[in-house]
Amino acid sequence: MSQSKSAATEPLWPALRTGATGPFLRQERAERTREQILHCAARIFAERGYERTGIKDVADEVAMTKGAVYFHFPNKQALAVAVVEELYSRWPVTLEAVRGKGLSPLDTVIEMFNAATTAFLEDPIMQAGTRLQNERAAIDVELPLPYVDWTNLISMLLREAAAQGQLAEHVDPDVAARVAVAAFFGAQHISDNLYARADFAERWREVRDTLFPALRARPGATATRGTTAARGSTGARTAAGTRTARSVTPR
Ligand code: LUB
Repeated sequence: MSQSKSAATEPLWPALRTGATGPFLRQERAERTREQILHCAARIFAERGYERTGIKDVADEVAMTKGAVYFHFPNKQALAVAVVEELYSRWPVTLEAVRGKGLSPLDTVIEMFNAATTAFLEDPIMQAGTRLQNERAAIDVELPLPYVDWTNLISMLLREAAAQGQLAEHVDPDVAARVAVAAFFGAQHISDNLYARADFAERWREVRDTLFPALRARPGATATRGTTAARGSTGARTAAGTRTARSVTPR
């Protein structure tokens, strides 16, 4: 009787007993190693580009043998794909964190671009992923399509903004998303090529301050809770107008 009980529980024990060499911890360690390789590879890809990066360089950087690197990534192509996929896997996580701040949809868009700005300046995965995508035509493997996820994400947020009356009436959310991503990414590209991104934070603020006031519903035109209401003479003049002038075009 007790024998059948022990037989039933038997499969559980090996996993619990094996301790530091057990399959779970071993897998965890393998994942950590993979991550280390990926981050070292990202640093080198970002610095030298795809062509001038070798598996040997990555192995040296991560202080492992080439064989250890090959165990996780069969070739350089796989490493490049993994860096770019790692980059794209982060945006939903970032969006969730930004959503947690409880901002309006339009301010959520701005905060997402703020996060991307920080990543361009500080995150090797972002820097490498961007460089690899810029070189994608010369890379002998298919990378995920660039810009598409971002544009869709911004479109979604701008449609939310429109639904809440935050966008000026003439603004098409999908068009605005394409323009915003192009302006943001273009500013980053120019800043990278001219100044190694030293001026990018400031270039992004220029894009932000030029583009977003043009997208926002005019203060008083509808019930917004943005920050522009208290700003500028246009708002003051509108506020000085008649009641009807301020409330004619709710959407
Ligand atoms: C995003 C990069 C770097 C765009 O979506 C992409 O393809 C991206 C690389 O191509 O960041 C961020 C607006």
